[in-house]
Amino acid sequence: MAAINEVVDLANDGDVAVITVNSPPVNALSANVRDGLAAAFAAATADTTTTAIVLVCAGRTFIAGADISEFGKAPKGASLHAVLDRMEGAPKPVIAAIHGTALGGGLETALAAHYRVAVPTAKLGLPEVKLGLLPGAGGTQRLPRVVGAEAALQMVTSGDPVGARKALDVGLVDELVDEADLRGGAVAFARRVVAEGRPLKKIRDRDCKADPELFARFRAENARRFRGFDAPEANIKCIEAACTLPFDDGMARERELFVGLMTGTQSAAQRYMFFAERQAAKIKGLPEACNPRTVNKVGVIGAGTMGGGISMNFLSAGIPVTIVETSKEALDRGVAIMRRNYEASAAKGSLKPEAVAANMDRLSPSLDLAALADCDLIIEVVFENMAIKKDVFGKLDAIAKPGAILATNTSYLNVDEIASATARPEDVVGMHFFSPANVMKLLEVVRGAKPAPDVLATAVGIAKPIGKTAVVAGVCHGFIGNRMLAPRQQQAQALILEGAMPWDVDRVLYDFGFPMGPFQMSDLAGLDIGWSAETSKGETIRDRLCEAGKRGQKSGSGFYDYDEKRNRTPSKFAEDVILAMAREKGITRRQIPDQEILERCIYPMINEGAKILEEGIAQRPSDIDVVWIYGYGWPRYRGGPMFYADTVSVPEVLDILEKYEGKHGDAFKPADLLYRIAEDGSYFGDMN
Ligand code: T1G
Repeated sequence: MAAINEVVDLANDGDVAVITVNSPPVNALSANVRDGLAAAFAAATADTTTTAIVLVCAGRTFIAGADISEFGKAPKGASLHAVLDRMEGAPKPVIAAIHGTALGGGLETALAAHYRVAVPTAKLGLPEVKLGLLPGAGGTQRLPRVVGAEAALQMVTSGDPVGARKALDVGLVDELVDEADLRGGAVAFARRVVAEGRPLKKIRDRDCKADPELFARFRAENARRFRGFDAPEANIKCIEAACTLPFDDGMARERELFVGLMTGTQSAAQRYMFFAERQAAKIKGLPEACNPRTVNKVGVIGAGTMGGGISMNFLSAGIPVTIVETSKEALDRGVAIMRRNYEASAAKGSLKPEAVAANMDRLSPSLDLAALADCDLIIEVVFENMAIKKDVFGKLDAIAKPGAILATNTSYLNVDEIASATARPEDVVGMHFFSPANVMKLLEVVRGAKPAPDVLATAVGIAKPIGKTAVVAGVCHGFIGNRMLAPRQQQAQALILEGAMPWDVDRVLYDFGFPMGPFQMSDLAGLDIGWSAETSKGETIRDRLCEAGKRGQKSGSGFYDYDEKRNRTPSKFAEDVILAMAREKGITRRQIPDQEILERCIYPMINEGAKILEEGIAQRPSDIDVVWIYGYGWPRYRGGPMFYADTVSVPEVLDILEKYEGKHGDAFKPADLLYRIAEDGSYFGDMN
């Protein structure tokens, strides 16, 4: 075994050269790895004692892509293209041996080999589009030559991997080998290739034809999914080039489009998010060796929409759940909705049919709080009322076993006050899920004054297994997300009195990249959330709409009118209510430019984000960005509010806030942190 460098070594297994990459955590194609591969292939190619070359990786996975942390920096080391050309041009068979996740540049490396073998649990994919990029090392030219244009379009625009069995079916791998002996299986396969005199299959030499209609059809079918993103279209153009141009011309087209994306702001934002969501799981101030508590059984109090959705996350992850309600009717209704949701997923094909029963079998419905006595984690999801919550936590304190974690799903109440209802505040934490809880990826873990380190570590650590991204938030009204949403909603309300209409505000935020604007969102959620006919005095536009029975989509009308297919049109009634309210308040309405609508909705959020950082409610700016992308539909290609502020520049944000402060008062009063950043010419990004 000869070490080529500290991350690549070369050893001959008899007449087969074995090149091993060992660069934890994911064998990314760093400069070191590329240099090592270049030297190893040069040596193995020149070695006349071997008849084939196997490329394998140590650790948990085959090469999981280019080293993303090198992007945007001055290029170093051997070029990946040169390494892959040497592999493909080798005078003896090169076999890539795949385990774990062969992704991006990793799959492109395997596609430059003449043959590929994999273990059955391996996954293969080109996820570059998720980074606002495209496969820039021949993946868009070689993949369609193996799997066909349509499958390639799907793989490069979704970025989702395929399993090894599927890869075998579509010809992406040539053979599956024993899970326990990848290296042995690959060397044996290499010997068979040599013994049978099989050709050096260069994918570049294959043809790739497609019906030109395919691309137009694919663009039309996915226009909604790709809205706002630059990378999907660039990926489509590359696959088109693969089907219309000679290989090398297609490679040149790929390069040109890759560089265009790499130097754009969208990819910078999406690469930022790649690291931001991993950074969010790192809890500041926790002792190094802080092991999470074991969670083998979960309890959920409340079988309403949120309680049911939260339970499904754990059931789907194989964790048994005991769900408790106060009435049989409410319990049965909640359980039935969970089953229906699972059946709907199975009908859509996003869940195996047998998983419906398997998940529901893990659920134990109960009307008795005592049924939670042996749960490791108990999540309270009852009505948002402090007295009710404290009553529940008082009872839980008497029932729950020592060491059980008591979590509240409150979306704004004071977690420390809730914890004070127990004798074990160190075991209490906020776990704020977002509706629909079985779909939304965000989990705000609310850190009160007293949680034990392992309680925090457990609440954050459980997120990944249940498909969530956790962000730690301190105790304040609305934590991170809802606290920043409030100033936006406030400005949206002000703007429709001053001259805009709800559909103008919604259009501006939709064009900015949100899936929908605040008024369409309110109609969807229901205008009567937290509204009561008894106390309503027609003081707000919402009051008057609700008093008129216009409660949003569910009542067929709110800010918009909805037809039976839920298509919406601006509501004349709402317009009249708004004009009347403005008149009553003596407001002279004016034409409001779209840019002003955008600035008055977005910049107060950034300002609130700065205050949240000043107060230590968020650990770092990128956590705020993760909250907004996973919880509130902020467009991923804009990197989140704090990243966006750096893109616009903080001095610019400050100028605009001051401009509006002059006209509209304290709602725009800039946070001190903005002045500090502007003065020392730094960025929010420097605080991550
Ligand atoms: N580059 C640099 N660091 C990486 C990395 C990469 N490609 N992949 C993972 N890491 C780090 C990550 O930040 C974390 O660090 C640790 O590894 C474990 O990751 C030319 C242009 C492989 C499925 O997009 O999807 O190739 O936080 O926590 O959940 O065409 O990582 O511990 O300090 O995610 O087990 C294409 C990205 C690149 C794959 C493992 N490749 N990685 O998931 O662990 S672009 C990707 C993943 C490219 C070419 C183009 C996942 C994973 P830390 P983790 P995991």
